[in-house]
Amino acid sequence: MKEHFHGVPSKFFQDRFGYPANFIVRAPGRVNLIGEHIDYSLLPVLPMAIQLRTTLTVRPRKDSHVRLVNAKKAYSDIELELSASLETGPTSDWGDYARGAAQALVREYGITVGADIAVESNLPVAAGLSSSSALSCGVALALLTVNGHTIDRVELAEIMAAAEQYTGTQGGGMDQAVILCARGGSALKVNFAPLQIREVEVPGDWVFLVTYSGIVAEKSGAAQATYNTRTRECREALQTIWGWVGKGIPPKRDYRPLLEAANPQDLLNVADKVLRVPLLPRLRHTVSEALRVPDAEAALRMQDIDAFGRIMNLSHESLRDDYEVSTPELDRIVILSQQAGAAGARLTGAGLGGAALILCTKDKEQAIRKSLVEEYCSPQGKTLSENEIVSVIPSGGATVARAVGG
Ligand code: NG1
Repeated sequence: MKEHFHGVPSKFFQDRFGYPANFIVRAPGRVNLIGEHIDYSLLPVLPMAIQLRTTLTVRPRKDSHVRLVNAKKAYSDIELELSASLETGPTSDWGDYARGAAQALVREYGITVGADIAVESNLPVAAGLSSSSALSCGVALALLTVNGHTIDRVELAEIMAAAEQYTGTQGGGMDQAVILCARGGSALKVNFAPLQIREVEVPGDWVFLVTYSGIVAEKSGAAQATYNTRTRECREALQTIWGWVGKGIPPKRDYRPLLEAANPQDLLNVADKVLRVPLLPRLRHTVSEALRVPDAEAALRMQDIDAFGRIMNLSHESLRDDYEVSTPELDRIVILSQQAGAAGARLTGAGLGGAALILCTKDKEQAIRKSLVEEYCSPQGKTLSENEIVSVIPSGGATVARAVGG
């Protein structure tokens, strides 16, 4: 994964710290193609890393101090010490992503060497494109590098999934897996516990557009409570229905034994009888989304864009109606795109705001862009400009590049 970097790593780093950085970590964002809100139920998902990314320029320090500065003015400087004192709780600022990463690496690998780190990113924040995991995985790679550790990416992805729970979000492991393990040109089929990844090539003539709805989905803020409520509801639904279809102690959050214990239709029939709102629709989404993942993977391998698009549309309906994580803005983007000829469209990531993902053929792209620019308007009066509709391409995972002479 190492490449050589030629030239000045970062003017921003030099300006803030007064000397040059000596290596760069680049960590991509991601879109999830299918398999939404099921990674924390340990069900397989199919995300894709994108070219938008967070860049960290880094220089090791002689002590155990870590200093982070962010090019975004709203984010104040962060300082932390690589020691047991990191065992404090989250403080709900952007530094939590670094603290969670550092704490996990102190615990797992006993790292002691600190670093100065400057963070720049062209990933929109709170947009469902995983800017948070890009940051925490980027910090982890920066600290491992200054400490001379090279860790297998799959092992690191598992550690980082647990590490990000420090922030208080009871998330799954999808984002860390794709950010650390993706290969350019491919989506990644991700299986959990144990983490296993498989590349699935994305046809070069499929166009994926990401459109930010203008509604923030701040997972260190309001969206976190709803997200954690959904994870709890999933666990409760599993434990309730297990008594009717499973044997022995119910799994804590793993839906795989449930899906093995009964066929999906029988499961939904039982659920209809024994579960109520909201657990019934939450389980309905989880089960139906789990079935969509292998279907979508097959459609991707067959390069069947219409089949893949239909699955995306069904996923959005399920997230909107059963999982209740869409917003009127995301629904509007999805409908406008579908009407303008998209093969499929859906919210991507946690929802509750954030971005929609649109799949289309090249010949439909302009009509979709035109429709979104001319017809989308949020209740707050936000419209879309052409450059807010980004064509994303399947990109590689995070890289570490040493500066020549650094
Ligand atoms: P985003 O959209 O980046 O907040 C979150 C979780 C994922 C997954 C998706 C929904 C984290 C770091 N990420 O992603 O694990 O559950 O929502 O599919 O918690």
